[in-house]
Amino acid sequence: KLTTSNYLRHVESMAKVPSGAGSIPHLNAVILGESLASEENDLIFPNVEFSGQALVSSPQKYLEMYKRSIEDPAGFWSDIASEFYWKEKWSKEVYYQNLDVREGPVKIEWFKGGVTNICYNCLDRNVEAGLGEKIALYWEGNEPEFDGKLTYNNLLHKVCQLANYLKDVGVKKGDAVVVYLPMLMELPMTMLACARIGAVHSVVFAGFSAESLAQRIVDCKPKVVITCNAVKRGPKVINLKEIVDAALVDSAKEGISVDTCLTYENPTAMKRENTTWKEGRDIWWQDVVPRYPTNCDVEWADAEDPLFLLYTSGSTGKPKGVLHTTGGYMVYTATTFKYAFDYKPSDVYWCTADCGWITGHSYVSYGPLLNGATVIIFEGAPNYPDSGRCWDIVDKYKVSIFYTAPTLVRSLMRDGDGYVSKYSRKSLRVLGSVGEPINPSAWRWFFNVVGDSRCPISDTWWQTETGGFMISPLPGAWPQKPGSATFPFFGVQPVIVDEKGQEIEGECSGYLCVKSSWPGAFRTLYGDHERYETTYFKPFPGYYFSGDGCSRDKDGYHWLTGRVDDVINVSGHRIGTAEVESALVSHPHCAEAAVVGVEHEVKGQGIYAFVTLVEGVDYSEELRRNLILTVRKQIGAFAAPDNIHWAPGLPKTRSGKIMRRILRKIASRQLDELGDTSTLADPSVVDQLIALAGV
Ligand code: 6R9
Repeated sequence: KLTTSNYLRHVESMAKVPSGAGSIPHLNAVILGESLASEENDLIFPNVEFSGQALVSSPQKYLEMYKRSIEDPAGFWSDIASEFYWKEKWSKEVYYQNLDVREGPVKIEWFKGGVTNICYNCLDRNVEAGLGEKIALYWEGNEPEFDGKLTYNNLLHKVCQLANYLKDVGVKKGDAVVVYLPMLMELPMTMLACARIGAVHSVVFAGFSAESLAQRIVDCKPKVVITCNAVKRGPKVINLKEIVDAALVDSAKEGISVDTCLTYENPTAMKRENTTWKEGRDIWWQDVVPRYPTNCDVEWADAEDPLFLLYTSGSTGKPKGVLHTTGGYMVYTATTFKYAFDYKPSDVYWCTADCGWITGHSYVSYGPLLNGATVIIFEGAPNYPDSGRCWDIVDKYKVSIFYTAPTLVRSLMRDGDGYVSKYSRKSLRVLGSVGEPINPSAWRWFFNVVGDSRCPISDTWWQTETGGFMISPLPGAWPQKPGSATFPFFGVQPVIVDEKGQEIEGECSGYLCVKSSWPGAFRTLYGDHERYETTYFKPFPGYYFSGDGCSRDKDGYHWLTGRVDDVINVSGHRIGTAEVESALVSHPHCAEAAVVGVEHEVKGQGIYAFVTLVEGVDYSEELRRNLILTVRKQIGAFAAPDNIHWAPGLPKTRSGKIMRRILRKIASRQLDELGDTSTLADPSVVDQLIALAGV
């Protein structure tokens, strides 16, 4: 075991304060180094061997790089960007930004005028560099006996065939393509094929319902929808094609008809014959794509050309189409992947996220492939056939970097250490966590049991909007504190502000904002730049507002405390309370609904719904089930409420605003902390709700 003094000897160089570092307020405490030496901080020191080989081997090294990235962002990022292939170098300044709504429209540009292609940089560039025979993707099926693999050469050829097909059916630069696929190798392949021809992919997580899918199709009006007939997750077969069929009927009603639905036959889940089909519109992937040539010229893109749209939840009912562009996103995802996971060419990398979420975009597909990494795509469920599946996969492929979500860590922790210790896991080097704050006990279990107290944990804080990691440990650089995302990534200036938007320094807590832009930042909300400004840049003028609360301790470590808006984080999935409420009230028996998040042992947060029924309807078990079913149908199974609390009335102010603060207390049974209820229009509803708690 490393002691503090050992560690300090190891990072001797750290004692020297870099000149000028004092101008970075949130790092002051750490630079002084004094509290690092204290053990009651619960510091976990990096393993000396690990640090010795790490890309960033000490706080000192981090500080040097960080300082340059803040003082000279143009120089810092253009040096990194130059490692990629640009057909033409950016013509103007490296970046342009206005984040201050008071000074005009918010605008962010990086490498403008530069001409590149992210698919070319993921595939052709790596093949040319001699990685053609390296495995790009390993696929592990839901059933352990099904697997597959593709080298960089194979992947490039398959991407080209699909790109040629898409061009042939009329997809052009700037057209949207909606992708509703499970975790097959065809999913990253599809994203890359779109990027190759300049089409804008909009991947919809294949757990969303037909109605959610239709809403996204109507918003972005795709030329083509790409899906597969079915998928098995655990023991269950999910008929995806039926969901797509229903979504296409719905979107046609809204005037958006899609001419082509390319359907991959997933033979391990469902046979062709059993698939619902619309002649003329639907076409089997396997029947057409392999007939196309295996080479396809790339469509060169301006750095600021759109790359993809990804819908995410906000505090109103309508999902937001987060738009990312090409150049900055490419440079940022590649760089964050490399440093936050201390990536080495010999690594085998597995991220358990689905490509339907941002984590799958940036850290299953683009970030790792830009680095020429070997990536695992897992189709199944992490506890099928049993809770040892993850470690079975780790041993089978010799996974060295394992990146997952706290909710999975907690659920595996509950199943017991036996499932973990049964497997060797000796290939593991770095662990990662994302999606929600990781509680210290889960952190410790992950560190001690899964990583045998050897592997640093990168607890990466970031968002769909940020494109890549914002606050994260760099393995081997810093001592870690279980549950803290530690320090900002290069180029990122997190600030904590109070209600008035004043920056607070030193030890504090408040709203987490970011000062100045970074290459991976989203550029707009699709079709609604005004909402972009209102949601993210107006609350605290001059800053990007994350929607998260955060505190900073005396050593400058950051601790994320969760959302401060009406967004719930269930198993790392963002769900707007308004979306669930609008689904509930669409049920004819539901008059009103108010949804809050409550602490949940495994999922982080659970969904707790207060429901007022229409006059004359009585509550029943059947109705409860139907209400939950309505939400599953409208949003997806992952948004199903955990609790329905019958509410004869809801606590409202005299102006009719629902007081969620009180509902949160009732939901978490903190009944002696209800606070002042005298401003309610009818304080007696609170007593009624308490009386019905647990009904
Ligand atoms: C990447 C992703 C973003 C929200 C974000 C925050 C929460 C994500 C976190 C974390 C604490 C972490 N979040 N990572 N909170 N520590 N390491 O999850 O994107 O789906 O857009 O969610 O997730 O609340 O605001 P997204």
